[in-house]
Amino acid sequence: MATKRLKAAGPETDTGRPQPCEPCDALPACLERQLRYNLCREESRHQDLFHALAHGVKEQLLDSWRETRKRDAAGQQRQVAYLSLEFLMGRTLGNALLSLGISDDARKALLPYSVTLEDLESEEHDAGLGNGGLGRLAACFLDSCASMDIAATGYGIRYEYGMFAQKIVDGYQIERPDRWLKEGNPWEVRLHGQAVMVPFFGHTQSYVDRDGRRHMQWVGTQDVVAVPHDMPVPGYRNGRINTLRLWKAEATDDFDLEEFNQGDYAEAVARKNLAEQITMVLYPNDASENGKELRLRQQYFLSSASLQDLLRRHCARFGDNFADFHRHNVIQLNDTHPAIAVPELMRLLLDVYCLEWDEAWHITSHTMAYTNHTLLPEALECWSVRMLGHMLPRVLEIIYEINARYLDEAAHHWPGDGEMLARMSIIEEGAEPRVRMAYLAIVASFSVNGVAALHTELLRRGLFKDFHALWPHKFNNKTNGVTPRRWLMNANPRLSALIDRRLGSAWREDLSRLESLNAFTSDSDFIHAWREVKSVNKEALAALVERECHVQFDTAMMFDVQVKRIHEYKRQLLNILHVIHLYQRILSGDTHGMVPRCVLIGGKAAPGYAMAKLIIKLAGNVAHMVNSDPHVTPWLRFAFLPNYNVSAMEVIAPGTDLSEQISTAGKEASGTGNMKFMMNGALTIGTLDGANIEILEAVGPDNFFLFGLNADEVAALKPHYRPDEYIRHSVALEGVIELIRSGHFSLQEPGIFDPIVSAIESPWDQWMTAADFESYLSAQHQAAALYANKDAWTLCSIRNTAASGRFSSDATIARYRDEIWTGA
Ligand code: B1H
Repeated sequence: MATKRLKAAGPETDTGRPQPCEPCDALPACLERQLRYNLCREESRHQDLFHALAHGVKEQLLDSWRETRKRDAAGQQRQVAYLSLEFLMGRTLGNALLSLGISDDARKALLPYSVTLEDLESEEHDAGLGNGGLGRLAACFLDSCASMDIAATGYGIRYEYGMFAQKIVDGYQIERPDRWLKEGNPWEVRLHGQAVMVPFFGHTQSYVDRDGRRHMQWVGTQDVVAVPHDMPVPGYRNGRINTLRLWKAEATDDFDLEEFNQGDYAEAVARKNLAEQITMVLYPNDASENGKELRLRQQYFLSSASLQDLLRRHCARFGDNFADFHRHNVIQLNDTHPAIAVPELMRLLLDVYCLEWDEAWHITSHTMAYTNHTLLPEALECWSVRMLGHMLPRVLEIIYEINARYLDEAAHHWPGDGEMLARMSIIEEGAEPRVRMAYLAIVASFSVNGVAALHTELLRRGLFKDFHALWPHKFNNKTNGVTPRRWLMNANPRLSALIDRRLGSAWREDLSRLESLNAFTSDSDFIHAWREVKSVNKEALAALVERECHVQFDTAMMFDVQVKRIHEYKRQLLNILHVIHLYQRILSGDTHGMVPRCVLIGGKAAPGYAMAKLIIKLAGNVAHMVNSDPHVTPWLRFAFLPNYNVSAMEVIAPGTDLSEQISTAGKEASGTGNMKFMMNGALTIGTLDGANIEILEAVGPDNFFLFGLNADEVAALKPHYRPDEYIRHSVALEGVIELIRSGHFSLQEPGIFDPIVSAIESPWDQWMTAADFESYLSAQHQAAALYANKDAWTLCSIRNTAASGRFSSDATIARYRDEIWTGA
């Protein structure tokens, strides 16, 4: 069957510039062929139709994908390898159709099947290969790189089970496995021919080559096969298709011969499962304690496989001349999770390609760039020397050598200051010596960046101040961003269409053009249309809440939303305390200055994080009391949304009025949910933390509800913190705490919330909930007052979207490109 494919764009065209895609008239035929010959079905479930459509769309992009690869393999651009243990991609279909510009064609192709495109889109299982912001940032960056014609490859792990599915049973979080691959993944292409071997265990020995040079060898290893599974990353209407290469661990075919010969065939085969465990499951800990051996194996597996891939490509083009490797390649480390790539690149250059140390180090330290995503001490990775020595003996030797040479350099800077050198050593001495992965990453990288202005400043002044003194030139800020394709165009087609009507479509290529929306803030038709769009989006969100929580949200009420991982520093608790306060006021008949509001909280707790899980339980119990009291519900409704994920956010952000960004100042490195809400016209209530500060700066104080201590004040208060005094001085907070303590929300399980009350009252409460409570209340009061004036609120909403251009990940990636990736 002859099918017409999307013609690849690219250098073959006269101008050499990517051309828009041709209209796609092949989809109907593709769809039919997929159903008939690939899925072997004529009567189809929605799931089958989704697979047929996805395969059809993939087919449409294969030619462009191949040409992108060919072009990059021969091109002059420095290639970016983005190494990350997480890629929180969500669904692909809508994004691919948007980028290829064939959504309407897909709709037409579906007409004979009497399903809508939306029906099929909702059949796709989220690729939830990440915990939260860090993994989603990686996904936004891939989208921006492709859309900005940057040759970038994402390297990650093809987890069999992604982020767990959250169920709520009796108010408690239950984790369920996320079998996202159970119906197959239509987007991936398995490339067994490009598999590589990753060594583990064994021991090292030295040998002398024919020229009398001494080398190290890592022998007796147990090898695991890494098989690439590629996912396409289409650029926005530019013909570029980048690659997300996900590695799957498989056993080698060489059996344990002894066992095999003894006739234990089945056992020998079964033991192969050990290798395959490496890529079985994503660790769901998000910025809290890890340290498990399997996690280190994942990190090394990803790092080694990806580097072997890069080196092989390099050799295919330049032979074994590595002198310019760093001019052709840059490796961006997404936090320290893949930082083991530093000694691994050294190992491959030294032991496999036989370079001298100085040359290998020159290449490595001009190739690596490190992004830090957190200041929280519990998230700073350290690996036990003992574990490393056992699992990766050769890699540990190289770490020691890197450390010795770097400490020599540091000793020149601080002669005789042994204490300083111990503090800065990559090896943390002690009963159980450990490797500080952040230090290893800094020492080996030519660039170290934080993810928001405040965060980077705190890295320079605090966590990494010694390194900043030694190498100030390495440090730079790259404030995060989010992709407007997914978070505005795809998630909010109504608002996008309204913007098109006023501005034309140029904003789609350059989000800073949204600023022109400010010209329409006195146009009452526009204001009305804007409010209308928000209202329809709120209906969609209300439908989600009704379906998932069985709570009715009324679109006439303010939608006040906090969705993100559950963590004490993010202070969902502060939000719940405010809900309880409103509840008390309503019950006492005091609704002065209130507006009716629907409060939504959603997010997952790490499975071992007891306090976070208890906060979920409190939210559920408070919601139950609020929603079952008919005196309360005209003013207040409250729901906890189970299983918050990327696809849920695509409904939530467009339907939100007020975005809760209320972390303790100095703790949230950046935040990116804050940007998605802003882009969709929500107003923020927030602290001076992470990127909130830049959001406030962009939109101005009249369009943002600011409250709370700043980072310096938090730090200064810490040694003297007396929550009892804040409680004593706040009638509201005292009342809320008393109501929780009284058992009002825990009648069935008396005392369960005692740990929460104790945490708020503790002078060691790092999150300082009590200190910010009154200030939060008055900011909420201002939000209510503004919401009561519909036009004034809508103006602020427009101004938020208008100012959101600088939080496009395109702007962020332009700075990575110009300030980190270009050069060397
Ligand atoms: C962020 C993490 C993180 N920072 C450890 N650190 C993990 C740390 O599984 N682990 O071991 C997983 C994730 N995630 C987030 O990164 C920050 O908290 C956000 O503030 C920031 O916006 C995001 C992207 O930079």
